[in-house]
Amino acid sequence: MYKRLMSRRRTLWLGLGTLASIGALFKNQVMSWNNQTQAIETANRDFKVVGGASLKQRAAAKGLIYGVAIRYHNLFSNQKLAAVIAQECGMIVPEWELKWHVGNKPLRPTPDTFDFSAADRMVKFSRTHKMQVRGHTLVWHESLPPWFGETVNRQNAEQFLTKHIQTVVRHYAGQMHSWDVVNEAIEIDDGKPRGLRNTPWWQLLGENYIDLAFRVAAEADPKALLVYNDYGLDYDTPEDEAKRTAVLKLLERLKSQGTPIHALGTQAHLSGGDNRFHPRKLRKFLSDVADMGLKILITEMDVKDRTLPVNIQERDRIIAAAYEDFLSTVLDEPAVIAVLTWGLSDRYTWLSEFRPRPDRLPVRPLPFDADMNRKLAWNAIARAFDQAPKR
Ligand code: 9MR
Repeated sequence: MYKRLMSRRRTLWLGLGTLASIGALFKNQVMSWNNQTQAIETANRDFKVVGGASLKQRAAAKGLIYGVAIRYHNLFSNQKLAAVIAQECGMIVPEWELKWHVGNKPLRPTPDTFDFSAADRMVKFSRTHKMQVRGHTLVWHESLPPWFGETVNRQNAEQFLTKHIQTVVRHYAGQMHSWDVVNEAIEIDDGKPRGLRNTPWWQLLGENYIDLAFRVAAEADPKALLVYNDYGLDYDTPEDEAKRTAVLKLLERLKSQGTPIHALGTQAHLSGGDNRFHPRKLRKFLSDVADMGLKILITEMDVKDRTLPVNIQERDRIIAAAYEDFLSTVLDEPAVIAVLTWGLSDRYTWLSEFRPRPDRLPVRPLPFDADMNRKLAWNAIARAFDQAPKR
């Protein structure tokens, strides 16, 4: 009996195994078919760029700002990187240093202290090179300190949030172009009212934490542009569509209750070769945001290459195509004032750790390669700036 059961089980497992491998085979075939079509479609695409101007200059010529996210350690340990940033960028955003707690030199080492030393040095670097700085980010469900859970509770949460925002925003008052005040507050799958994400802040303070954060930030630095920042707003998929709708409603609620919010940041973490890009729908979403009197920033652009061909020329063309298609669509909207990529060089990108290629080849999501040479993605961004209407 036992033997028969085991052998039935084995058959079942074998059956499931076969189904899984047929599924994987099918998926791989679809992927390689997609890749082939993408490679053919982009093979004859012209990514030519006129003149030798930097991205900073091309953006500025249209009243735009181009910038990158960067980590303290990389900026100050790689002179070539720092030089290219100074040459190509009109803005930087510290990738770690203004979050509550990332890395070994966190902004909030203890409940009572703030360590601005890393971010201060980055702000100084930006001033030396006549660049602007964005602050990222005051309220997020990630990168909270290890002491957070045992220290912050319903009784003191409002005080903690208020003090954090007041202290940090005042420290840089008059020096920040903009602040991502609240980051990634929508997650439909969490099943909460109005699509809000089930974050520690939501649990501690309810949905008013969003309004509170913007009000405190506005008081602490009346000059900075205050931004709501989110991802997953890019494609023609049911998930992205639902998220766009929820974000629009959130922005409408905030505007109608007089919350001092000035802009939407759309992160734009794209996937190369994704055929679900729908320019008209994206364009309409941006118009809807602009109609509320809000500005728009493309805050964290990069292009994932997980499923793209091994061949670097083919891969880079597909990535460049994603950059140009997306940027030429969004820059058509005059409310878009800035484009930031989430890093400058493929040497330093969150994707190599968070979304590595299954074959472990180095990922290539950014405009410069690991040796700081311009890639086709650079051409794509330059072309999009050159073609953009003037602000
Ligand atoms: O790129 C960032 C990575 O190095 C950090 O470990 C991570 C956690 O702080 O955050 C990454 O940046 C995220 C950004 O702050 C918000 N949008 C998504 C970005 C990629 O995860």
